[in-house]
Amino acid sequence: MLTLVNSPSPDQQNMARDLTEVFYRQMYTIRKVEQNLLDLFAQGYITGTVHTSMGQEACDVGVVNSLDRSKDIIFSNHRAHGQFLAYCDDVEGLIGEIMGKETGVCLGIGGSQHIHRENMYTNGVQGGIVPNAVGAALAEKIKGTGAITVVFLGDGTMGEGVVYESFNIASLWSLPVLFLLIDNGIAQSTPKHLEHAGELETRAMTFAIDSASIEADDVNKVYSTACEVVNKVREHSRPFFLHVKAARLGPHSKGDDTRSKEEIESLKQKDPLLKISESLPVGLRMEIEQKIDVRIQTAVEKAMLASHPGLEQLRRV
Ligand SMILES: Cc1ncc(C[n+]2csc(CCOP(=O)(O)OP(=O)(O)O)c2C)c(N)n1
Repeated sequence: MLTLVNSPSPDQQNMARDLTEVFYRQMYTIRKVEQNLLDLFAQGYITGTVHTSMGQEACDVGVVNSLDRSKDIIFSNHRAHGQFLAYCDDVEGLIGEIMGKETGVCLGIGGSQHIHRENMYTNGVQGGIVPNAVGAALAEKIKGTGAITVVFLGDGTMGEGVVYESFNIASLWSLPVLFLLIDNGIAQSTPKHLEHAGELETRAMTFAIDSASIEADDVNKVYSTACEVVNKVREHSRPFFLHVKAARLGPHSKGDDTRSKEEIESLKQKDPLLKISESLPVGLRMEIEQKIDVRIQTAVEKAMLASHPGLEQLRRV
């Protein structure tokens, strides 16, 4: 784990600054791509649905960067654009995919919720992909690759029975899987207190799974905790449950936010993008933002001009 406190050496200070810059690039990219997606949806260029991770970028970036991208496997749900961009930075592939174009990472067939690239898989059925992560962890353990799997889930999904069956098998068979709960306190329009009895933080403990709980407003903190947890899962081949408390700043999907303006305004105090932006020099930040804005604009224009997949491509899938 990177130690960024207690009188850091000049090398550590440089590393921390470099990391902050990398994290800011990734988080700003995620935020801007998703703002563009909501605009494109409102203008009728996207059909189906779009769930954004606005406000949750520190969790996506902190966790994905703690993994070994060459072998670890990511499973996720309907709200995975941020994790996908942190994983592979394929802005063009994501925008093309969500616009249903053949330039998309899955030829425009998977859309926002069903994305696959290399070692990352997403699925929109709540909880449905959790046992897949456990199965993949079993496979990696048998093969002896040293890879771990991570599966992202939301607080609402903690109401699905299959999650608990997955906890049980992962613990019983001692599998290297990280259950990553992004607790934004709301499932579509249902606040957590109307859905769950007791505390979510401690749910996995009864299955003898080690657990921790953190806030997702500071990407450096999420990253250092995630590094520690990932090492633990890998080293001991044991599951871990990391509860990350985050704020959903956007609607559930598109424009369907049932929360009051006051509630959303108070959540903005915890905006992780704002927090990290304050730690960078203004000039550097503007330079970064300008380049990313141009890149996203170009990706949108390219996707606009691209074709939808033809029958031949669909038959090959
Ligand atoms: C089995 C199933 N039931 C219902 C839905 C519809 N649905 C999609 S997302 C969602 C809320 C999920 O809430 P949560 O797990 O807290 O994740 P968040 O949206 O907050 O990221 C619902 C009810 C679904 N996709 N799958």
